Amino acid sequence: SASDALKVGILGVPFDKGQAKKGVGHGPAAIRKAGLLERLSDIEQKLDIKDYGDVNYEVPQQLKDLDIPNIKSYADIASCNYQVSKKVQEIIESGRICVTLGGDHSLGLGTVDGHIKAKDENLCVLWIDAHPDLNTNKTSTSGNAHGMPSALLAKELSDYWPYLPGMDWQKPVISLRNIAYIGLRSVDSYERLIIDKLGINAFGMEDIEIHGINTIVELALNRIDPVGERSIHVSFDIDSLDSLEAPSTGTSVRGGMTLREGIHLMELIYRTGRLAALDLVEVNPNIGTEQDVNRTTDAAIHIIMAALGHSRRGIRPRNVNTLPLQ
Ligand code: 6HN
Ligand code: MN
Ligand code: MN
Ligand code: MN
Repeated sequence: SASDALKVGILGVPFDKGQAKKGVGHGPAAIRKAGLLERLSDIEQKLDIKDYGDVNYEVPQQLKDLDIPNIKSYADIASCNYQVSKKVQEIIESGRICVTLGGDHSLGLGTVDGHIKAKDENLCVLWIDAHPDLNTNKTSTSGNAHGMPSALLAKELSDYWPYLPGMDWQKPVISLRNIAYIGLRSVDSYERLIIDKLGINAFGMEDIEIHGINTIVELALNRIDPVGERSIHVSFDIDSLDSLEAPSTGTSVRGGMTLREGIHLMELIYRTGRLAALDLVEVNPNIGTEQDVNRTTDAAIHIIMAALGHSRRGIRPRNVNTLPLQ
């Protein structure tokens, strides 16, 4: 019946200004074109899906000529994320799990902010990524905002930012104690300093190697949600997966997670029953061959299916106990 269906909202964010490679704005279209909705309608967990289409934004006049040192396209970042936050808040408040399709990872600022507002800060964040995205405009060597969203969200780092006009909506912020990273293998020197100094929950590929993904997810959840009552936000950067699994992405790093590890991670999250928001970001269909793109969008869809209750074990037909043998 419709009552046991899991309510889901799909939101596209065709945003590409948090980094320099253009195609990432076509990520939502590529994932949809690869059959996301059709394949979700096929899984055994019944879903009640509402597609909210893509986020639009305009840069307000007073932000137009604004430059913030070492944050490229700052006005776009601030303006787009404001709309993302409002949409995500609306979707979560309507009782749906918000699945946001990116777009580059700067949109994680808006999705986590919207989730915070919908749940009065009672949330925790799993940031699944090769990178911690913990740079400020003072530590970043690229000036790319997709390397900054966790630092923009973090209470502990708020004093390290200049005043950011057009970002007044972006509060309250989350404590880094409530964030865990999984999949790290490309960490800049100041990001490493912050992680060590603040004792951030950061699980790299080495930790997955030693303990296995199952244990790492349990450890991470125990740290950020010890009582098991928080709303869970998963911000999944497709570059957490190995370059062979997800070649069509802008800052690919070899030696990453297998798709099997990614799927198992998401199956564990689904089983908590507390997933409220999933970002699937950094799919760039302009990178690689057609086969690379198909492999990458297929990986993204498998991750989303696992998060929403698809089981690899298969299910038996309902109310049937005999095989159709003649
Ligand atoms: N991402 N740490 C590098 C930078 O430019 O700050 C790379 C960031 C990658 C961001 O993949 O979402
Ligand atoms: Mn990222
Ligand atoms: Mn990344
Ligand atoms: Mn497949």
